[in-house]
Amino acid sequence: MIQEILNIQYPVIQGGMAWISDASLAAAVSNAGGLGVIACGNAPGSYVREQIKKIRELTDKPYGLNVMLLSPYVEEVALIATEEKVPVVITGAGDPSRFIKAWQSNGTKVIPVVASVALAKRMVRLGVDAIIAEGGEAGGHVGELNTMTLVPAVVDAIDLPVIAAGGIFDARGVLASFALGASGVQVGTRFILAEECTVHENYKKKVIKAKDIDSFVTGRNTGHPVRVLRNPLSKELKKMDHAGKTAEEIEAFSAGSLYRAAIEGDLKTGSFMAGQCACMVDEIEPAAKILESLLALSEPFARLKQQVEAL
Ligand code: TUI
Repeated sequence: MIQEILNIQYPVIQGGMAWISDASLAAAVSNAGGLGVIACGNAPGSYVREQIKKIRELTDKPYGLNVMLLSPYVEEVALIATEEKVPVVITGAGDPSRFIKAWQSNGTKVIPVVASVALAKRMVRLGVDAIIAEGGEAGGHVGELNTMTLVPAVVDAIDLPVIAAGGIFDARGVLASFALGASGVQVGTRFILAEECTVHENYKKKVIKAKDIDSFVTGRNTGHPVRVLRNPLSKELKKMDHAGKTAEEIEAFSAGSLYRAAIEGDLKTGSFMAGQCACMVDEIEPAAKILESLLALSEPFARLKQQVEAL
């Protein structure tokens, strides 16, 4: 069971969100019985050390560190994760093979996020502790497959607990994830609206206001697909992608844009990464309440039972 592996009460992991999920949000989720996760994103080691120090003051429960493998600081961040013996490392946006042994030698549990069956199988051979299968409904960097296909495909291919991610925001999604064979869920976007989430108010407002078609993927052609909310920056990025601009040109244009959105609240040139479910979440609540509502399984379960019995 994933709760036993991670030493947590509920099978809910808060998704690592760069410049959004800091020690404040992560501690609130861990204190409520889930696994709170500090995102490293593109931040330097000094930021990561500071956040680890903070979370240790805020909780004595296990927490995770999300290591983003495309970060220019990935080597120093990976080393800090080892030195600080963080309870759980979750990796994203690449292949973490070269770091796994060092982390595990210090007792850290390692859970890579994968977007394909091939990477999931490679990770299993390297001895990771569980796998997060993240579908394209998720915010930020995404793969090709969606959750409905990716999760059962990974569940069938490997013999480790699989955590479903991408598009999960309430108890219906949690129940659906279990139906697909997952042992737990990772939830990102909904936790942006947690009271304890310190992201700029404009970011929360963007998520609250988002309609169904306001979340789309830019950069599919250039090989850096990222799901974001509609604004002047994302519209321009979509245009550049269609116009066949190079990865370098797009990278130069969008450098620092997630920081501008999350920390400065820059509505025009910020990158507001969020999942498709931004259109389904609109309430600011304590993280503990969010966890409670994710786990309120009896209502969707009763509805499902009724539907099955009517067959
Ligand atoms: O990592 C994420 N989502 C992210 S990271 C991020 S920060 C960022 N900032 C600027 C540009 C790009 C990103 C924002 N959102 N999710 C986990 C995830 N990992 N989703 C998909 C993958 C993935 C994709 C391909 C993991 C491995 C992979 O394999 C590559 C390989 O080497 O096989």
